[in-house]
Amino acid sequence: MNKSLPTLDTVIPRPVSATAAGGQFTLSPNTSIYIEPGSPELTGIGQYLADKLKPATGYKLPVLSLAGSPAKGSIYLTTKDRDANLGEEGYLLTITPDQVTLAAYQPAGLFHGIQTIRQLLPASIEQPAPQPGPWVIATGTIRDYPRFTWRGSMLDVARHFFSVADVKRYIEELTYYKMNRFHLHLADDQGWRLMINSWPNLARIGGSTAVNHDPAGYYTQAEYSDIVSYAANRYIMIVPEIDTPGHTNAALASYPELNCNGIAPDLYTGTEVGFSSLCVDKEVTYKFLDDVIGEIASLTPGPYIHIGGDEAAATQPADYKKFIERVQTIVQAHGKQMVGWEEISNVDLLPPSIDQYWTNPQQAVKAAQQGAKVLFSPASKTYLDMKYDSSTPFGQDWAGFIELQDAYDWDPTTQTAGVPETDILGVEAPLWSETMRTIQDVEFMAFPRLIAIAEIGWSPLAGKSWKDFSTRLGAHAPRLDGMQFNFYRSKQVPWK
Ligand code: TNX
Repeated sequence: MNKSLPTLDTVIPRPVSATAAGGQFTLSPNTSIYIEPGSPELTGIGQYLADKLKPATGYKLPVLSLAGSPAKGSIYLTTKDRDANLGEEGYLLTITPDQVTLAAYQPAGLFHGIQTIRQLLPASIEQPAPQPGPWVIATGTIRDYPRFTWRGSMLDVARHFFSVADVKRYIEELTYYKMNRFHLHLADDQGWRLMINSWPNLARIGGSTAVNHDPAGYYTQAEYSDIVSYAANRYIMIVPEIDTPGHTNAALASYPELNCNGIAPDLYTGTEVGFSSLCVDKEVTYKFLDDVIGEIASLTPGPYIHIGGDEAAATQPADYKKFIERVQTIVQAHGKQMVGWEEISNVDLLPPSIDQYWTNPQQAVKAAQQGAKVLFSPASKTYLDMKYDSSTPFGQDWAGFIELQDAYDWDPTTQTAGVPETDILGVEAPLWSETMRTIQDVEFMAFPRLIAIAEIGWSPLAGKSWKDFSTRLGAHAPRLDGMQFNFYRSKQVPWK
């Protein structure tokens, strides 16, 4: 057996089950990728796989509709047998010396299975230019599906602005670890990042600043739609957030009428929180929200609109309740489900609203007791803007340092006594960008902690082991290098 060949148990996130058969499959210049005929969606998935394998192999890897049986040495992608037990995102990967067969109930499962195939090839497969090979895969069977339905990350594009290309790069990085949600924090005190046609000054004025007067900007609606479809092609759903009623200085600075006193405040480039509030008693506030949520809802195919709701220190509790309860009906009137940070559990939530737990377990419990589902983003474990240790050049430390093992060694079922697993929607790792100015800074903070969060979201709890994870991750380093991720080489990992 080839020593550098990854074994079936090296995959990240760790699969539900993997059984080695002891042989080898070899990708050759004649390998084709077959798909079952008549599905443009499968053609797209096959092409995605071909595009990932082409640079390092230099092979043609044509994507062909299957007629008859697949030729020896080929890869076959199919949803034909439709094994519903695999669920929406699961897959069955069977590797024999003659063929790689990837089967799923739904196309999303094939897409996730492709990531597994990539990880089973030698690490040099991720290099951007031709490599010697040989392109061998160990034979055996992997049957795999996720533990939680929501596995994601949030990027704060409001404190610092990130280009469409940067955002796409981050989305592509999420796919390698089978994540399926990307939450875009589109508006905060320091910036408004999406053009709203009925309120254009939000982007024109509110989008003109960022923290520390750093470069700013906003996405046009066409650019936002481009991000949405780029993500959708990778089976990742966009969850757009407009933070309200606090974190709204950029909006308040753009339209005087949104302020209780009718006077627009100055634009803001600092990093304090909790000083701004929409005017809860003005009717124009709800007209504004109806227009903004309406436009975003029509641009967003996914069922969720995130309305923030955090740190509303400048809004009286009674006003907060009145406000969120009304916003909730606006979101639902546009056919969407409301997602909010944990503080929304202080109001009467309508199912199927979602509460995103970040710091106070009591709020998560309160939300679950109201019938809301809870998304787990505990700051002390999942906040990618927390420093790894005191020497980390970016980030904050208000929730403590988070070394890789801290990000890995926790579980949503034990983190908050009182939220049963059936009420836990999943896990999401937010990255707040006050101190991150470039996508390379973002990557350094996200990786490898995001990989740990991805495994918590995907892999079964039974069999979880830090030692095993850190060993797999160590062997994984050449892939991260090949993909040119800027990642933190934690001393806790035996890097190869
Ligand atoms: C708290 S987490 C915030 C953000 C900050 C972050 C910095 C949350 C819902 N609100 O406004 O950016 O801390 O770590």
